Amino acid sequence: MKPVQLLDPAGDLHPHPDWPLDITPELTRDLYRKMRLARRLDEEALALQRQGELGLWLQVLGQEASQVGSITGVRASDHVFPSYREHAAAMCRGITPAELLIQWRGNAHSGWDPERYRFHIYTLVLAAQLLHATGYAMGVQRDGADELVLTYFGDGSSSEGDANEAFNWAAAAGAPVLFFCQNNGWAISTPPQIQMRAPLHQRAAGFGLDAHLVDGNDVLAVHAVTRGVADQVRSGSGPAFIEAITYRMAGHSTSDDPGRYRTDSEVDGWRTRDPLARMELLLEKQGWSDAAYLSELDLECKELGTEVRRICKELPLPELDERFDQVLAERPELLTEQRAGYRDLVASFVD
Ligand SMILES: Cc1ncc(C[n+]2csc(CCOP(=O)(O)OP(=O)(O)O)c2C)c(N)n1
Repeated sequence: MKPVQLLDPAGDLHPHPDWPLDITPELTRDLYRKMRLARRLDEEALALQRQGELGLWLQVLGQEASQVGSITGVRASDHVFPSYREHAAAMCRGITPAELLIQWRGNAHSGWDPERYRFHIYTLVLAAQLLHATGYAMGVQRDGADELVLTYFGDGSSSEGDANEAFNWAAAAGAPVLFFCQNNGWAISTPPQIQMRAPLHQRAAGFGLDAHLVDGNDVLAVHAVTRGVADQVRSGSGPAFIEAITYRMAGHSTSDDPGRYRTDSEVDGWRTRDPLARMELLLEKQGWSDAAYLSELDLECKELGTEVRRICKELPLPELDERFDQVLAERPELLTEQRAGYRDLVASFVD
């Protein structure tokens, strides 16, 4: 199977008979803007981590098209179960920088209300979210709701038992779930070729999922394929799988040294396929951007950067005390005692 591509790295369009898309200046500018803002957040968060303001950050650099294209291909009411690197998708749902950063500053276990954004909290246990998504989709199915569930994961996560169990359950149940795999080339230091013998979309088809392969650095292709596949899933055709071939140009996390396992020439090769660069070329070639549009967007990105730096330092400190109220509906005696013990301990600090 050849990955679906509508826009090549030179910025030229190639319409695809199976995946029609009305490529307007508005759509192109909107998707490009969302990717630029996500990249700016990513850059600022990296800088903040390096300054000791964030404990850890997992960069999305290079995967913006996969995320922006897919999240904009489903409805705002569709429920999303992300892994831990879906910052661009989260931003598209309206999750704020403060809500995104608070977990990585270590001030909260997660920053947002999943129900409000229809976007579940990040999952650090690889592939667990695929089972959550499948279970939720089975609920949607039983409710007869006009909804679908989108879940994100990586190539490495596909090796987990949870992933394979989720594919099988979803297929057997005909659940309305769309599995979106960002195959970014590396599971920390492990490349797919030593982790699996069959391409991911082929394995998915073996489970009975409607499987697709897309150029994950082409936001237009990802958008068109996700939208088309989502319509099918919503109409009751059963679960589907999209493998997006992309590349994370940064290390796995800010604690990782990718120089120990991958070459500079590999990264340079992918830089020429940067998802933002080809949209810039398209906008230019079609005459859909001008100096005013670009400077306005530059300003918006700059303001986002300033805002991210400001809010990061102002994020509220954790009140461990409150956690006792949030976990259980009724507090058992033991937790009441622990809470009192914790309060006494805090009160004993001299400061
Ligand atoms: C169940 C489980 N096993 C191992 C890990 C450690 N771990 C964290 S990220 C990672 C690699 C994940 O790779 P991939 O799914 O391709 O996602 P990527 O980070 O490349 O986006 C591993 C092994 C974990 N978080 N959870």
